[in-house]
Amino acid sequence: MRYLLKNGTIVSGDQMKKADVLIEDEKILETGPDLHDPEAVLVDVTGELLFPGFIDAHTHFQLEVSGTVTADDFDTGTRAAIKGGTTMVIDFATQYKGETLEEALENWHQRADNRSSCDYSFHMAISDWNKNTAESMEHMMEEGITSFKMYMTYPDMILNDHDIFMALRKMKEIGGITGVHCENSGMIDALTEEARNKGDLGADVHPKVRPEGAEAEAVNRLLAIAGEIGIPVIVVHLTCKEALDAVERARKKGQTVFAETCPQYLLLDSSLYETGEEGRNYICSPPLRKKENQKVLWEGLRNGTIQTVSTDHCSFTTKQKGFGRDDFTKTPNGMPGVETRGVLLYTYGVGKGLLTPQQMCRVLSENPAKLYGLYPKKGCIMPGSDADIAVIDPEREDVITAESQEQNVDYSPFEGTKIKGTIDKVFLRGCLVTDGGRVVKIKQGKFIKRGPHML
Ligand code: DUC
Ligand code: ZN
Ligand code: ZN
Ligand code: ZN
Repeated sequence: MRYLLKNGTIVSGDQMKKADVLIEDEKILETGPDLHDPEAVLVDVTGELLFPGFIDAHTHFQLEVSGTVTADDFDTGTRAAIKGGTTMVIDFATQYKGETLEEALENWHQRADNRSSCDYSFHMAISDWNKNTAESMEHMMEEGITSFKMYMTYPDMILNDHDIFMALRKMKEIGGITGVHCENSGMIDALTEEARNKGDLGADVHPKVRPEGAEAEAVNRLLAIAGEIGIPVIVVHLTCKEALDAVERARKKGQTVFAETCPQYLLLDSSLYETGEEGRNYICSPPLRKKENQKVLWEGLRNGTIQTVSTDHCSFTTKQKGFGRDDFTKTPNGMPGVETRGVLLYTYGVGKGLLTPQQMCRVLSENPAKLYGLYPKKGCIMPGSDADIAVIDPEREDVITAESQEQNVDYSPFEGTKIKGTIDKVFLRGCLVTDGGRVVKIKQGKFIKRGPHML
């Protein structure tokens, strides 16, 4: 199959170029002005922006959390992804205590294989450090699982400093890269206990028991450990100035540190926890922060101190969120977002003059592709690359509603949010999967083996 996309503007990390794009089968064959091909199906993209398909390097589909399972699995979650211009997700295969990494990987393949509508890979979340884990990490690299995840909080997944140190030392040997959820669990436990003793268990207390200092402390500690070993690490879902300051301090000392943030931290703030019942729907960890942090995060994206925007998509219905009706600690943590990242960044980043389209391309496509060993197969529109393209109509307006979403959730954290710049078409390895903003072809996703990180 051949497609010729006529009269669009190709966006890359450093330029915007008016050019046609010729796709043959799964690949970009050629880009340039005034291309012709009598065999190709013509697609008029006049006035539209062609971004390399967005990569969401932080999703949780079909994950067991707090005795329930996320509302989105790989079927619904990846449909939502392609509707939103995301052509690849990197989910977290999670090793439960007592399990091997091989078992965890097999488990996640079963969840994703033959059901996914965008391409996918997994980070391997290490929750149990032992001798076998070290050897299994090498196997993961052979399987194309070249990135790992560690949690500094959550009882089921937490690793202590000893284990983090040992795992990162092994990581250095095998050349893997690690994303870390940074929050100080001791502080959180103490503050939660205190709130419980006072009977103070409304959603408004959630951000108070997980303060910015708990995140910053964990970032500092992680970076001290990683610095001692001399290994780059990724601070995932960074939310606040204090945490970014810690990252910058480590960089000043010569450390390589990458940082990821998410749309909810850029656009929503902790006052949403004060909205009574509804406040529960915003419970995620780390929590939404005070509004003044948003400026710092946008500036971080603009000046390159934050490299990627992922979603931490971890969705629950309002019924599931309601498990915490009388006790916020029983509310499963997480929010939906895989569907809306691209249009939010375009509208509130590019549209408000906070980011250029090139910077948006970097944080949604190019940087995650490089950081997670996918570039230049993905993350760019160049001859030989996978024909993953998100076509944005920069003038078209829309409003985000739960009712119109593919995500399997009955609410949207961005309900009523106005959008200017919508996802018109999406190509996944040369297959038109979204057209006119609607998903038209599902289950075309493939598992993608990844190489070493290169950012
Ligand atoms: N935070 C969430 O809110 N949900 C899933 C995992 C996480 O770290
Ligand atoms: Zn082996
Ligand atoms: Zn996390
Ligand atoms: Zn997460």
